[in-house]
Amino acid sequence: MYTVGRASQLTGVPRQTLRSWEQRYALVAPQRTQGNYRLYDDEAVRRLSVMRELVDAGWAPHEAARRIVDDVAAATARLGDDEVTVAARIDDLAACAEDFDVPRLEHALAEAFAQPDLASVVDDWLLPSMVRLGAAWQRGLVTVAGEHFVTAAVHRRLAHVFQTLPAGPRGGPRVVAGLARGSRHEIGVLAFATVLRSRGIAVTYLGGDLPLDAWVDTVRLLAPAAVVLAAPTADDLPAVREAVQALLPMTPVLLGGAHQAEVAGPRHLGHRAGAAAAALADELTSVLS
Ligand code: B12
Repeated sequence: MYTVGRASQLTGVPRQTLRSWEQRYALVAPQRTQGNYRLYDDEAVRRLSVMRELVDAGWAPHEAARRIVDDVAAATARLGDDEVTVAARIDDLAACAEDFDVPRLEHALAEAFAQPDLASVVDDWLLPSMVRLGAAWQRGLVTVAGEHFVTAAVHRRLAHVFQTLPAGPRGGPRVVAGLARGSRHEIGVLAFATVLRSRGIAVTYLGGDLPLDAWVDTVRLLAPAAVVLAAPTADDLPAVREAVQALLPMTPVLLGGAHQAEVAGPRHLGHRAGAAAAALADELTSVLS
């Protein structure tokens, strides 16, 4: 059972609106605690998520509610069940951060990473969920500790997946990935490195905050087919530009992250890290065949 705050997180619908959908349209009938607080079950969350999706898609609220009350399965089918489930799940990590819910967090991560297509797990769930976590923190719904709690678990899980994948063929093309000095937002570039490794490419992952001379020495030593960096925030830009300038004469440099467009010189990878890694793997493999 979920409190009104949790139901709001899960569905992306403000608490006030949840209450008004209940009172105006009898969309859900939450149980009450002894203290008279609302409690929503999974079916209620599903109905509210479908309602949100229909309203977002331009339906009048009374019409959307009537459809759902008549036949929630038919209303869901109009949207495509997947769309609704994914929309609800993107709020899951932020919801776990709100009350340090360890079992739910572990379950969400295990379930997501059990999906067969790692690239779409990263692009359609993991990274949007991190952005949502940041928004929840900015709105004061999640504390710094809550954000760290979830980010650390995400980092552990990604690192575990990376570590348990085969390291890639000897003598094949190698990609070196990591972040420039001072830059610590690792999740995007680590997710990229993990998808790339899952596609059979040898990846040397250097982590965050690597000084320039360490980048230069490593690239000289490993002579990789490409270096992948990211520019996650505006503050990272001077160090990223410096690294790009030093490395470009030595090897192709590819750049991801929210601020990539502000760096001239490297190839920009776009904002779907999983898809970009899969495309790079195809490119590097086709060079060989
Ligand atoms: C978790 C987090 C942290 C963690 C990071 C831990 C870790 N191991 O990664 C910690 C606590 C360390 C942290 C610290 C800070 N953070 Co912070 N953090 C976040 C948070 C909540 C999530 C980051 C994340 O993983 N996002 C998911 C990513 C990857 O999303 P994205 O960057 O938008 O990238 C998109 C694409 O570009 C693509 N992508 C990303 N990387 C890559 C890489 C490749 C190769 C490709 C192809 C694509 C790709 O994926 C995303 C999906 O579309 C964000 C909120 C947010 N909106 O992202 C804030 C956020 C990034 N942080 C912010 C800030 C300000 C900070 C600090 C300065 C706070 C402080 N005062 O100390 C420090 C700076 C640390 C540093 N020196 O780098 C701001 C940045 C604002 C800006 N200037 O742009 C944000 C946006 C929060 C906010 N709304 O204010 N942070």
